[in-house]
Amino acid sequence: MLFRKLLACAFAAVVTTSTAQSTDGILDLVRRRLPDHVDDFIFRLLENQTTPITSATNSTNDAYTISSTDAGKIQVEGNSLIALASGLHRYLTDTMHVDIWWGIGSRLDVGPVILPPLDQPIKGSSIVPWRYHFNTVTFSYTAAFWTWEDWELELDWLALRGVNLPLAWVGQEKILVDAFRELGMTDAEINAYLSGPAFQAWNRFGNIQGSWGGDLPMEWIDNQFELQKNITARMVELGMTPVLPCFTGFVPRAITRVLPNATVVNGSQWSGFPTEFTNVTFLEPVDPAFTDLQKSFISKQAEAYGNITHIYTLDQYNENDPYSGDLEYLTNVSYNTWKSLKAADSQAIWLMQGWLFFSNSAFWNISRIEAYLGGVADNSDMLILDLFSESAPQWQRTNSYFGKPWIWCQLHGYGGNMGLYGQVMNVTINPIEALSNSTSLVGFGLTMEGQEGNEIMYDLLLDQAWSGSPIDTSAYFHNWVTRRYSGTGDIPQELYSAWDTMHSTVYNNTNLTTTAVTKSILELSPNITGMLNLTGHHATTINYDPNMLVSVWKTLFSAASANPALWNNPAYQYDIVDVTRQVMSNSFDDMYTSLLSAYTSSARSNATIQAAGTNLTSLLTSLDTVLSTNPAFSLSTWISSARSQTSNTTIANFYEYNARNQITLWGPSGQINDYASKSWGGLVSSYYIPRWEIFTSYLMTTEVASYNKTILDALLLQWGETWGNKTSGPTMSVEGPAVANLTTVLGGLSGDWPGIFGS
Ligand SMILES: *[C@@H]1O[C@H](CO)[C@@H](O)[C@H](O)[C@H]1NC(C)=O
Ligand SMILES: *[C@@H]1O[C@H](CO)[C@@H](O)[C@H](O)[C@H]1NC(C)=O
Ligand SMILES: *[C@@H]1O[C@H](CO)[C@@H](O)[C@H](O)[C@H]1NC(C)=O
Ligand SMILES: *[C@@H]1O[C@H](CO)[C@@H](O)[C@H](O)[C@H]1NC(C)=O
Ligand SMILES: *[C@@H]1O[C@H](CO)[C@@H](O)[C@H](O)[C@H]1NC(C)=O
Ligand SMILES: *[C@@H]1O[C@H](CO)[C@@H](O)[C@H](O)[C@H]1NC(C)=O
Ligand SMILES: *[C@@H]1O[C@H](CO)[C@@H](O)[C@H](O)[C@H]1NC(C)=O
Ligand SMILES: *[C@@H]1O[C@H](CO)[C@@H](O)[C@H](O)[C@H]1NC(C)=O
Ligand SMILES: *[C@@H]1O[C@H](CO)[C@@H](O)[C@H](O)[C@H]1NC(C)=O
Ligand SMILES: *[C@@H]1O[C@H](CO)[C@@H](O)[C@H](O)[C@H]1NC(C)=O
Ligand SMILES: *[C@@H]1O[C@H](CO)[C@@H](O)[C@H](O)[C@H]1NC(C)=O
Ligand SMILES: CC(=O)N[C@H]1CO[C@H](CO)[C@@H](O)[C@@H]1O
Repeated sequence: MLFRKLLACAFAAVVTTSTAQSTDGILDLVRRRLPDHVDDFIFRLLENQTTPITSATNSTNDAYTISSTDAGKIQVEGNSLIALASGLHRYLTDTMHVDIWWGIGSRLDVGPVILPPLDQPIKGSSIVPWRYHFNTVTFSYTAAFWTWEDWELELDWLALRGVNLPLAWVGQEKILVDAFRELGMTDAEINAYLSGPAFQAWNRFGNIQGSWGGDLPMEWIDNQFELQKNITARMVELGMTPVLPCFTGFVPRAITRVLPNATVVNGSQWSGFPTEFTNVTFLEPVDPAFTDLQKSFISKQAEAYGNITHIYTLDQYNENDPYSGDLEYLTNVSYNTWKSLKAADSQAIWLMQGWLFFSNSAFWNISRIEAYLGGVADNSDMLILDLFSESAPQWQRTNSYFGKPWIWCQLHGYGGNMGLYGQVMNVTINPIEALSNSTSLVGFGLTMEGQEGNEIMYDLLLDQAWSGSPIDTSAYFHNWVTRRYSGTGDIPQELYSAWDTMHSTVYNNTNLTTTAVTKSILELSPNITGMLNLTGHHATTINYDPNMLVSVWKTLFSAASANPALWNNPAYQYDIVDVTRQVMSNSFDDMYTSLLSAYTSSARSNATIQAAGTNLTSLLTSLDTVLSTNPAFSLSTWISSARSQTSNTTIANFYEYNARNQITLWGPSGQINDYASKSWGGLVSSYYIPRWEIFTSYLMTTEVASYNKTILDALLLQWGETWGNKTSGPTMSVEGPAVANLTTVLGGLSGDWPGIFGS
């Protein structure tokens, strides 16, 4: 425990930079979200985080006390700004029963008009000094086209939930471009390296380079840079320590033109991309140019955003194998990288995703991990994200990363896939066990690839960071429902009951064959084998009884009979669409199986295949109508956010191409096809339905013995490319039916699909 404190101290001591602390940032949050209650709250900071040696050394965790004052105000006292935000959240959620949500927005203003007084003070303190948020790729899967308004919502969500260590690497291309230009590279040479707006995360850690479908425009780079100024300033105001990017070593091929003697190697090939787009050039850290670029990057960055952090994200081998597995080589790479960071910022801490140790455990045996981490001689100069702790923790086999501080993270889902899923036991019991087993564990964090649904699972882990024993998840779900559906009168028992059932089923997966959010096969490129019962990364297995979920749906639906005002409740609108989506996806599996039976039956006829195919596409049409009732489940939201980043139509078309390509082919010709697929209104109708129609007609015209997956895949790929090149035009009319009325649409389901939704 003492060791943990010392490590935490080392961080706390170095990350504090500004002078006197103001609580204005927290008051501004109240002003944004609870404008009617600005004068009802008092925030008092009990310690200055600016005196690191005395106070931060002695207080590693955040703590708050909430109480009522004689004047009838709610006072939140805390030892840090994030403690104040966390205390405010505790009052809002537990006493006022309101919250702020992804995909729904802020519902903080629907609570009681008069703030309920507290009989007794409420106290809370974190059990770990750091709460981390973001996977490197969340920035592409979820936030690629976010506006400042989207970011404001996210940052308020994070602050209230006590996150004090968020990744902040929007807009880093601006810094890189400036550094490369200074080296003498031309813009054409730099552009050959940079990837499109929907693919920047993978460019930044050297999986891919270059852009398909057009070059990254300078206006994108400039706008994102401006956006990052807002983001970092707000993070600091809210009491967070941003994790900023730095120079990783990945460079344009032209490095050897401007530095003919540079020591470079090529990174490995990623996910079947052609060499043009992968095998990214890596400047060896031993080369003096590496340190020069590091200094250039970090000083330019500090100039732009201020000296706001000493923690830098730096991944060199994320799904990208080192040039050599030689132990000495690995130690040298990390040693020189660390030295470069220290030369640029003497207090630098290197934050790294530990994903590689899981994803390529064949390469990263214990000796190699030890060699690579060992290059950083001072343990407190590094911070590792144990990226997938709930399913595939690496901290045990690495002996707690050989003493390096690390963070227990829930990854939960890939590619922003949509499926109801959670492991309530593993995200409550395991981090607490880890805390008592590992002295260098200093935080809990969320590293989802995309923020798509299942919000309760993320809330749960962030709340676990304030409870020394595993949370009672049954009570937790109950309380969560109370705040989830506030603002429209009584919360019917049905809502509690539906969530209680999901708590012990969809959110209590314990089957080790499915370790993350499940995928719906309706989103996968059709074929006749291998779609159902997939396990692992993108499992398609349903680990609960699908009939149970149908009865959950009925219970949820009947809640609105008990309280019809729920139809106007954004949380209810979101959740019922989400559960309907899952029920229909589950039923799709059966219809697909029927189609295969019709195809392989000895009595096969075109009529039976056609009928089975039509059944399946009709279901998708209904699904599309349901999804299209809600912008959070609509393709048009994604595409219009991409297009509206610019006023230039040619550039808007390029952004739209990026947006479409990421969620479908993911690569110029389907390199990681359907990885980031989505059940979105407009996408189901315009993309998946035609794909299943192509499949059905292929089956009708092809004998079982002549079935040729290569031919079928070519047809489907051609369709993928056609769809990906479409543009919505300036008027933004994205394919799909007009937004329909949710009440009518859901009310019609039991008539349209009696086999699924009927009583
Ligand atoms: C924090 O620092 C400011 C400025 O130095 C000082 O006025 C204030 O009293 C300090 N507050 C605490 C709680 O130490
Ligand atoms: C930054 O925030 C200001 C408001 O504070 C806003 O006007 C501006 O558009 C934002 N910048 C970007 C790039 O979104
Ligand atoms: C590159 O290395 C060669 C041989 O060591 C040397 O002659 C030359 O001056 C170097 N060029 C630069 C630009 O450093
Ligand atoms: C790309 O990487 C692969 C290994 O993943 C390697 O076999 C190939 O030679 C590399 N190509 C280039 C041009 O570096
Ligand atoms: C950031 O810190 C460095 C090193 O202490 C200093 O040289 C630089 O002026 C500071 N920059 C800003 C913007 O405060
Ligand atoms: C839960 O955690 C345990 C211990 O780390 C692990 O063995 C198990 O695989 C996890 N459960 C699932 C469903 O991944
Ligand atoms: C913690 O340590 C105990 C005793 O060594 C061991 O039995 C247990 O499995 C460990 N738990 C985890 C999560 O590693
Ligand atoms: C979750 O499943 C496990 C294993 O089946 C069971 O022991 C546990 O009680 C369940 N928890 C809940 C909350 O349903
Ligand atoms: C876990 O899921 C797999 C794949 O669906 C299944 O074969 C297995 O029976 C399940 N295990 C348990 C214990 O339910
Ligand atoms: C059929 O598609 C699924 C899902 O994309 C895939 O896992 C499976 O390998 C494919 N089957 C064959 C024979 O390629
Ligand atoms: C998938 O799993 C279900 C449930 O275990 C089983 O009934 C079905 O036969 C499996 N389908 C395939 C294609 O393996
Ligand atoms: C437990 C602990 O770290 N205490 C320290 C608190 O701060 C003072 C002043 O720096 C130190 O002397 C204590 O050792």
